[in-house]
Amino acid sequence: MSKENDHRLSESLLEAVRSTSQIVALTGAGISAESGIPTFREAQQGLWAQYDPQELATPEAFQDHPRRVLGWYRWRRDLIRRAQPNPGHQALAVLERKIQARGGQFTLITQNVDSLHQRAGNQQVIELHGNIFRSRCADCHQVHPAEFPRQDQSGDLPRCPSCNGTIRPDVVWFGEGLPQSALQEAIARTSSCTLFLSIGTSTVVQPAASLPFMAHDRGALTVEINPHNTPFSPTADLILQEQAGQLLPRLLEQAWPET
Ligand code: BV8
Ligand code: ZN
Repeated sequence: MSKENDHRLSESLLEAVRSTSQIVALTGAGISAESGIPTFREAQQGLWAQYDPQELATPEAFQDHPRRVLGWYRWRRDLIRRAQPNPGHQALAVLERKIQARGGQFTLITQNVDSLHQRAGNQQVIELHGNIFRSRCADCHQVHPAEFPRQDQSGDLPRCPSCNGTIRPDVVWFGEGLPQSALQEAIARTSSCTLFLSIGTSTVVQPAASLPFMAHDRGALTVEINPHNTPFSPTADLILQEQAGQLLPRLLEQAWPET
């Protein structure tokens, strides 16, 4: 594992980006930090500063305090709507186009629920933890747009029009299983890739946190892009301790200087 902070990135990395046919990028909250969206580890802002997100993002919190949890998601949706994809998101969209243009496969696996990768233009996005802009019925699992139906003035909780069940955000809470198809596809792509970029994740939340290790065990070149150390840092072949919004555009410039 070698640490690189100087401006010229290693030839082995640039060559891998230019020539590898199966590339996977795993992203966490850190890639959205430069869009102004607080990561799970940063203190929450304002009203929400008093709560630990890991205690709000649980079925128990929704059971005990549904209006508080729905209010938190509404606050986060409004914050995300006002945010823009940053150069890190945009670089991953360019990378997908370049890899696909030469017949390769680029898979973006994200733990984020903010849709910023899709807004930046990525087509192949696997959302391991759902999406904050969707709601679903906790009983019949019918999916609805996030704000549907708005909490009526009486403050009654939104009910499912099909079965009158409870409407909740279509995200994965702590203690809940991940969407099986998304997880299986993420594992399949991770197992067969030859370059794995782990970007902006503390590599703590399971089972997503096991993917970088799986890539490494299968012999992929593994690169961690994070200003701070994580449990994966000692294992990664290359650790680039910089912000994703700085590093990823530079990676593209150096890999394809002519463009
Ligand atoms: C499950 C959606 C079982 C909701 C989220 C083993 C041991 C201990 C506990 C467990 C275990 N296995 C499972 C668990 C329980 C738990 C877990 O892993 N807990 C952790 C805390 C130990 N896992 C679960 O509960 C999972 N479910 O395993 O269920 C099961 C199985 C079958 C059937 C039933 C049950 C579900 C986990 C999903 C939870 N939902 N989000 C929402 O968003 O509201 S997780 C949420 O937190 C995020 O999605 C994200 O994944 C996670 C935070 O992690 P990161 O994305 O990494 O963000 P974080 O803030 O932590 O770090 C940011 C990083 O970015 C930092 O490293 C920072 O340095 C870096 N950074 C900052 N700025 C930048 C940057 N990097 C680059 N550039 C920058 N500019
Ligand atoms: Zn229903």
